[in-house]
Amino acid sequence: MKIRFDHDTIAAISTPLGEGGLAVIRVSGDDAVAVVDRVFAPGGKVKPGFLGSVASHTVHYGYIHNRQGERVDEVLVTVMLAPRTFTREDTVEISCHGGIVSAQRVLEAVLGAGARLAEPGEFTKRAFLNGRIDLAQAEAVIDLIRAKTEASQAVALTNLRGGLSERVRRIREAIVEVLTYLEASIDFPEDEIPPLEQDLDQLLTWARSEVAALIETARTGRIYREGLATVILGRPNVGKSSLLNALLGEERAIVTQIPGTTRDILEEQINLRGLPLRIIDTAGIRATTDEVERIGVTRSIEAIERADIILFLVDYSSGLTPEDWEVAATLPVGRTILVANKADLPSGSGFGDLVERFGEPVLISAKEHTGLDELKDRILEKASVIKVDRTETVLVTNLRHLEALRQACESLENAHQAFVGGMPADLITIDLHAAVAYLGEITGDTASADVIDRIFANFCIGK
Ligand SMILES: Nc1nc2c(ncn2[C@@H]2O[C@H](COP(=O)(O)OP(=O)(O)OP(=O)(O)O)[C@@H](O)[C@H]2O)c(=O)[nH]1
Ligand SMILES: [Mg+2]
Repeated sequence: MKIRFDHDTIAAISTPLGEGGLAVIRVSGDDAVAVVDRVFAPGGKVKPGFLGSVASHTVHYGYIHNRQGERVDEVLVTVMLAPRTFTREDTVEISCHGGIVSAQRVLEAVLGAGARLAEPGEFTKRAFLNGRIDLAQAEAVIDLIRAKTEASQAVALTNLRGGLSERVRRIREAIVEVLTYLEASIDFPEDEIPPLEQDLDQLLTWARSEVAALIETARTGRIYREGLATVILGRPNVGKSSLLNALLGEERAIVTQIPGTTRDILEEQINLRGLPLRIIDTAGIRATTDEVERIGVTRSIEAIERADIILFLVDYSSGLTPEDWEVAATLPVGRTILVANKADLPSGSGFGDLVERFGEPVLISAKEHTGLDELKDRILEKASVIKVDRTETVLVTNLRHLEALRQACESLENAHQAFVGGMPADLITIDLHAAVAYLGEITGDTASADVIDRIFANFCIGK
């Protein structure tokens, strides 16, 4: 894919705004070295042309001056010449003192010397347009920045290394091979075409199953990216908010002995042995005439839909009530873990039929923080995603990729059916061309300029 773009020199602060030990201003483009040279005084002495004379990938000490000749900050300047840089362009990084003012003043000096402020994601976009990374890898950069746990970070890193792209490319190449063969068979008599190495039927079946296998990983992929939606549900006062607080290790939600305390959905992230968990506390489910509480209850019921896992909380000390049964009736058995809270108190009447339906409850005390490890085990077991070998397995973590894979799968299915049904070759090739294009969207080979712009607009400035 060819997109024309300028090689003008861009600059931005690449570290988070705020107080820190260091801040880094990144400058990239044909004039990066010349631009920084105009404002840099090595060792404090003005020496025009100095940076142009240094070796690539070297670090230099000195001061940044502004246009009025004032010293702005004491810095280290790293000069990296193309092509061995992130953008594949000449790049200069200025490490200055942390803090908003220093970084901002150095940036202003650089902009004053001829650089333009970079757009969000523009450095990464250049890395993509210059062919250093493909689109899926660029998107993995965002995932890497946003990764919430070590496991999410490992998944993003695999994709950044090109794990997904490689798999997609292999499938794409196989389909292209089939296409070449089919198109030749349309244009030439049969005896002039070299036969396909593999059986066409087998190749199509293989391609489709490969795409389907990638689609299969998307659920796990989404969980690593967004977190496993874990919804705490139950009738009022069973200790849902107390459980959220206990898992979080802080008093986040209001807890009182008054039933109906929680009125709205509350969400917090925790790291469960590497798996990111979104813990969602809800309003206790019961029939109520209170308007606010009623809306809260509706939201609780809606949360069931979006839950990966439901922690169905009941009260160990009081035993079951009709309200518990009402909640139970709304819950999907496969995704629900029965949790009996307040196990620090004497037991109530037991859980009879509920156990038949949801299995033995995990006994916990949100108040005394007991049983939480067992609950975590059960959550991981239910998620059963920990079995994924995170460093080796390619996971589809991105909705755009998933959509493209689904479309590719459908096209391949159509092609396969047409083939099995003995349809003419030119009909089969239409679907195969579509499949190739969909797969190319993932790596960026066939993505439109619009799509590409939208992806990079999601980045922060300086990346
Ligand atoms: N003994 C004991 N009391 C608990 C335990 N967990 C919660 N409680 C008490 O039960 C009461 C209700 O706790 P909450 O966490 O507010 O219950 P909830 O399910 O969020 O209630 P709603 O928001 O009204 O639906 C409070 O008085 C808690 O202190 C526990 O493990 N043991
Ligand atoms: Mg509550």
